[in-house]
Amino acid sequence: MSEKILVTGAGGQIGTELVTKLVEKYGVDQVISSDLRISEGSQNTIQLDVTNKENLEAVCLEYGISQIYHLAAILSAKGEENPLWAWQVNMGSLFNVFETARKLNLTRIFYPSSIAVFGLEAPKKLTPQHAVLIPESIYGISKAAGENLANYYFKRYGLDVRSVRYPGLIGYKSLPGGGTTDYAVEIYHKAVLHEPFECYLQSDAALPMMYMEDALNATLQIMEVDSSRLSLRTGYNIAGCSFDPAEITESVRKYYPDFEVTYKPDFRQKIAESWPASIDDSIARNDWGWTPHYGLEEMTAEMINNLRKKYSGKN
Ligand code: NAD
Ligand code: AKB
Repeated sequence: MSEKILVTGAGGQIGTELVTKLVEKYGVDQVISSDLRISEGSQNTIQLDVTNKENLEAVCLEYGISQIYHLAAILSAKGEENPLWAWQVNMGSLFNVFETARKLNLTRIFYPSSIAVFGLEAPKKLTPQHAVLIPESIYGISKAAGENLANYYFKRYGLDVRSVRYPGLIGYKSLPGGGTTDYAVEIYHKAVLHEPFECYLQSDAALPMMYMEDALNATLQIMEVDSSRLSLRTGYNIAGCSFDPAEITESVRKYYPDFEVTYKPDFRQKIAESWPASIDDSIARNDWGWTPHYGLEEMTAEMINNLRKKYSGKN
């Protein structure tokens, strides 16, 4: 039987691109996109506040949903502006998804975690999968709790939840929604638009990052792999590349030598300081064959090439 998929938070940075991939794979009638607000007339797109359990359950029944990709969340920077709201959305919606999935016997759930689960006590470089998790941000706390909840639902109820800890994601098709790593998308837009860029992180704030294509591949791959290959039901570390604002600036200046960058660190610098600089993803590589394909230079080439087309109206 073909899967019927519900994507929550589908209008965000990842959902915008993931839905296209899911439609390519499963067919347009098999994928229902949902978000708080939707644009008029979008096909198979519905309005759904996933903190409302009754509505979520009703949608799953109405469309015969078998899998949920639960992307809806409040990210790290927005979360610090209103921690209670971030907790209520991130944890409330996750409980709703897991309870609905358990009750309706859904076959598989995707739950995106984040490198934000780590805190100051974890090793900064090549942070291992099982490093201590004492996150500093409310977002990281919700993701660490969410991973444990995923593991609990798997062990207690046999719910097939799969999760990766995405690094900061960078793509040209969609804009990020309020994270600490958003600067690494904006910097490319500014360069292509010939505008100066003011960076809210310090020049040496190195973070794990990943090109969107790699992140989408990881997502589809972990959701397809046979259950027996997954030794973890928390979130798998996955690594793409790692760089700081000075390094990405250097990479961009190969295309725009006069590109101007200034630094004015704000509250997001503290969040960045509490996160790893790079990630050890050997367990994901061994368990399900995860391999990234984009380093910083390949990603810069793709971003600049595609944003140039976009801003000249060809994309
Ligand atoms: P985003 O902020 O771009 O999109 C989130 C979407 O969720 C938004 O469209 C928003 O309207 C929606 N939303 C918020 N509250 C909702 C609610 N109550 N009901 C329904 N929808 C709601 O986020 P994203 O970057 O696309 O991230 C998707 C997921 O991946 C999140 O769980 C995030 O924590 C995780 N993640 C993202 C990154 C990244 O770099 N983008 C990195 C690590 C983890
Ligand atoms: C954020 O910066 O909040 C996200 C993430 C790494 O989870 N991009």
